[in-house]
Amino acid sequence: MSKRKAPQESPNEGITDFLTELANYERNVNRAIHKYNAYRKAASVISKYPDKIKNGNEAKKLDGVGAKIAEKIDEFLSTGKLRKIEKIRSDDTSSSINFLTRVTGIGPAAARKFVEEGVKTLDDLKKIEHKLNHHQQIGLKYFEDFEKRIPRAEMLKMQDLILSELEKLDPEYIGTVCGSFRRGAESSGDIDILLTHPNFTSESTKQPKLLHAVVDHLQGTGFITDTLSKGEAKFMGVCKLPDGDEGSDCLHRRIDIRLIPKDQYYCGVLYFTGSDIFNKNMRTHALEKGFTLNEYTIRPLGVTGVAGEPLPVDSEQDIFEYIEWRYREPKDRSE
Ligand code: DCT
Ligand code: MG
Repeated sequence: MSKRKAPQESPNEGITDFLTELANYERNVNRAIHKYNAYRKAASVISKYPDKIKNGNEAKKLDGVGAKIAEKIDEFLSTGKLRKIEKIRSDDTSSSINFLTRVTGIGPAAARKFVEEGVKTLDDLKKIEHKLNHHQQIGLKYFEDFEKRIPRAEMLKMQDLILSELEKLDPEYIGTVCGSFRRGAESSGDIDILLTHPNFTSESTKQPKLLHAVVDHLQGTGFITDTLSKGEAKFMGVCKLPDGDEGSDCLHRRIDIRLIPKDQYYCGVLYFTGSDIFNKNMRTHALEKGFTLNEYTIRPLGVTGVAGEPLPVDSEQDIFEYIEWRYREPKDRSE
């Protein structure tokens, strides 16, 4: 999962930009995840709005825009700025915490701790490198690379490479590059790959080798360069395409690989394709129809609200059908 979201173009970019900045502030500095979600939801619905918003009242008609956000929109539209943002930006502690959370491996809590100890910049981090955990050290090492989004052309090359190596290793592997790439995004923050194998179901015993064989193989080819964490079901690490013939250097990229039992694969593909906002909306709709949906399964809810056994799923379409929702192609899943 990547920390930086792609900028969205819309006639209301000024508004969506300040809402995103407020969202990140609430998550990173205040650790107020509900406020973070509220600002992101508002930014998302406003980014889809085709007209240039003239005032807060107009925005308030949209689902997810409340009175407080409407007020901020009025302030922004009439003064061209927002006092709250000015204050956050000028506050040294807030801006340092916000900055440090851009290093992968440094979450809001660790960022605050560092700042309280006087560690506020990349140079400060380099001085205490021995005190960072392995994940944070890698985050620091590739900070500049990880800040850059991955162009779709490079994502396509990486997809080709990964899928052809899987095929060489064992043609029965099934792999899907999910995340924003699967939704058709022009650029992605990271690579999210799901992996399954017909021999591996939630009934069968754990098969750590199925994931490790892939990771070891991709390390052997030089594609995977670093490991952040490597469990039985989830690998988090760093990869890089070989440098181009024209001397073009490829950057190091964040890659996550997850091994999922075959019977849970399509709930996983659906979840990790996202977007996160689409997932929330789909789960809400599922609940209204009496189902509970997560990254593993879809289960019917009994009258008492207790979830039953997982329903059989052989495609993403099956999940949409259970909850009587029109099927949405990945490219139509931004919200
Ligand atoms: N996801 C989710 N809820 C979250 C985080 C992630 O449902 N809080 C799901 C949806 C997207 C998927 O996981 C991958 O996460 P990211 O990589 O963070 O999102 P992305 O859409 O791939 O965006 P990016 O291009 O920035 O990687
Ligand atoms: Mg992603």
